[in-house]
Amino acid sequence: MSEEVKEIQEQETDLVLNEELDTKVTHTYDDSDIQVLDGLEAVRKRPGMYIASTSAKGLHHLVWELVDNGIDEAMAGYASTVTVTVDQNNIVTVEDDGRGMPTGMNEKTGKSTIETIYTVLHAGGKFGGGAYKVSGGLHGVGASVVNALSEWLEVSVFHDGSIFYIRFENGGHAVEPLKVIGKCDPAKHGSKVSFKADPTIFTETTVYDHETLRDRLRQLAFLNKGIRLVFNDEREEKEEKRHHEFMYEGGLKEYVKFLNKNRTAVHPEIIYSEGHDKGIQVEVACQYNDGFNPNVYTFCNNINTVEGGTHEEGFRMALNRIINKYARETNVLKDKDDNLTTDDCKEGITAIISVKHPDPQYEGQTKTKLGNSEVRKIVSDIFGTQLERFLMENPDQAKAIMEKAALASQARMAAKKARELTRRKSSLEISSLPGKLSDCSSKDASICEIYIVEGDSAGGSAKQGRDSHYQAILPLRGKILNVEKARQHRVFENAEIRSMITAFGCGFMDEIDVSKLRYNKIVIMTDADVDGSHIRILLLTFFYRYLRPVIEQGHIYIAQPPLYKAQKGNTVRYAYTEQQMERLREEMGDRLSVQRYKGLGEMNPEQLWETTMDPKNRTLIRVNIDDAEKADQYFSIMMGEEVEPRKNFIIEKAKFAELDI
Ligand code: 28F
Repeated sequence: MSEEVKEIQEQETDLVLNEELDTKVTHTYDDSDIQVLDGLEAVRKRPGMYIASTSAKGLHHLVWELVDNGIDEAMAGYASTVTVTVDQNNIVTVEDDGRGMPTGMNEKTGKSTIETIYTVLHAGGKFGGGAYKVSGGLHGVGASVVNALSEWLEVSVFHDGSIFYIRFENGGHAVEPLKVIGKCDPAKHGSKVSFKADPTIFTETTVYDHETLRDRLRQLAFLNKGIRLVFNDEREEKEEKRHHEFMYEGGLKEYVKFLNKNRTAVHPEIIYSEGHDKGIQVEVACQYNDGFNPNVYTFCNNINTVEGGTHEEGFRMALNRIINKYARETNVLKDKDDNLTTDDCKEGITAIISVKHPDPQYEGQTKTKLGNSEVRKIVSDIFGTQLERFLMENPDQAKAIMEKAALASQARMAAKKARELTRRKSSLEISSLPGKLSDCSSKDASICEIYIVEGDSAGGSAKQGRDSHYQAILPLRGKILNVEKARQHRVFENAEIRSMITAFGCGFMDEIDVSKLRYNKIVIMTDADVDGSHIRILLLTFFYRYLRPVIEQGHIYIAQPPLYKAQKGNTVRYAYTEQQMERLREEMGDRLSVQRYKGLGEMNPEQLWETTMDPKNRTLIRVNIDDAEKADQYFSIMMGEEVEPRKNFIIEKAKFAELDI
């Protein structure tokens, strides 16, 4: 959960290098040295224009930029391995066994090509569609940006038995020109870059996250079959964590297997297709599991296109077309039956769609939606042909898939009835607001908050303690339904879920309209114990599956009730973590009376207001899903049938004490 839940303060925006900057690059390219350095200075002055942020996310982008360059060299067929090493001081080294960057001079700049690549924004034919670079859209900002944002950076190239070397310092100045510093085995070849992120720029942290690096390197290995990605984390004490190697000959086939490992597959083999057309490479893999939610991840040039786009549309078109065709041919659908919908065909599917495009166009709010229209048909043709072939050649597996889609269709029709009921109710406006809801008096959604509270007694305290002008309280009785294990119509029959949907007022699923949300903040307030965190996860699962845009747009929060109350004489203070309690003990000395809160119900209304609901004192954690794959894994593990992976997951995550899982 730690990846999904971030402090409110940490709001990050992904920024794509815009056209304007690209134009500027062309000008500076052959201009004088001073202007070249101006470019790097501009990066240092406004780093947010070139990388996502200067928080942890931006820090990691430095690594991805260099890794992308190594992967490009491997994809071009010259390198087999890209290695990332993080040392004790968080100095990162990225190395590949490719041809080695060109060691000659650049005519226009009068400097070596390497110095040019590392000091001129977007220099090098690799960028801007010139040569073979297909990766890097979101963070494809060029090696010079990494240099600009490093305290120092060193490049070594191994080529023809010589080691070429150059070092940059002070905002990207070469200390000396490129030179040969020694000999190496003539058989050795490749590029190696080490850098130290500049702490005056990355003021929040210059410490890399092991899991973030490991997971992305693994993902890159799935997305680029046959390339070996090695991760050495010299900061780790445990031997098994210090070294990771990822290489998947099966590519996306192995990615789907990996994602479905905690799920029960409906058919044994993974449906796989690949091909290319008009210079666009397409790879698709999918497999159905016995769950009800689809998990479809799409990529363009190794970037997760979170908002989908034309490659996903092509996939959906083919899935719908071929499954309906096969269902008709095998009489699963009779003449009188309607076609299966795309949602029917997608129920329980895990699918990865990856395209490599020489000139990708990104659209959407976060520029993570692929827009190139030719991609639609190309993906649809390549995947469609091979899906049809799979069904023909594997009649038993095809039968299992047809049954799954047919069941989904029946359930959809039942769900439609239940939803219409829910919807009719919610359209009756105020009179139909759930009886348990203590609404606020303001109708200005931008200031309104709704607290979803576990249990009637805590609900009572919250109701008395709140500021009823803008705070509404909705108490929940007992556990809410696990939507991960229930089909849609069961979900909409559930009383607690209906109450929430009616209270929120914004609809749900495909008919959601976040602008109709009646509250700007939806705050989950549960006990700080195991049951409380279970209820929280159930609620988040429901929001994730049925109200995802509400999460994406940042309306979901988790309240932080205190764990302890410490009192000495007239002084009362609260601690929200064990560490805070330790500190309080030190500050307040002995003869302290300490109360450990077991539940919200133990607090009187004033205390609950003061500690957890009053904007002046409270801490709210904004729920932020920035990685759908992780969230899916998380929910499927926490909510799924299999006990063993859940146990392991809890152990693995137990160190995040604040999560209290
Ligand atoms: C540490 C990360 O950056 N590897 C790289 C190459 C190889 C070439 C290259 C890179 C050519 C035209 C600029 C070699 N020989 N790993 C890396 N490996 N860049 S970066 O060329 C640079 C461009 O302008 C390379 C022949 N062609 C290309």
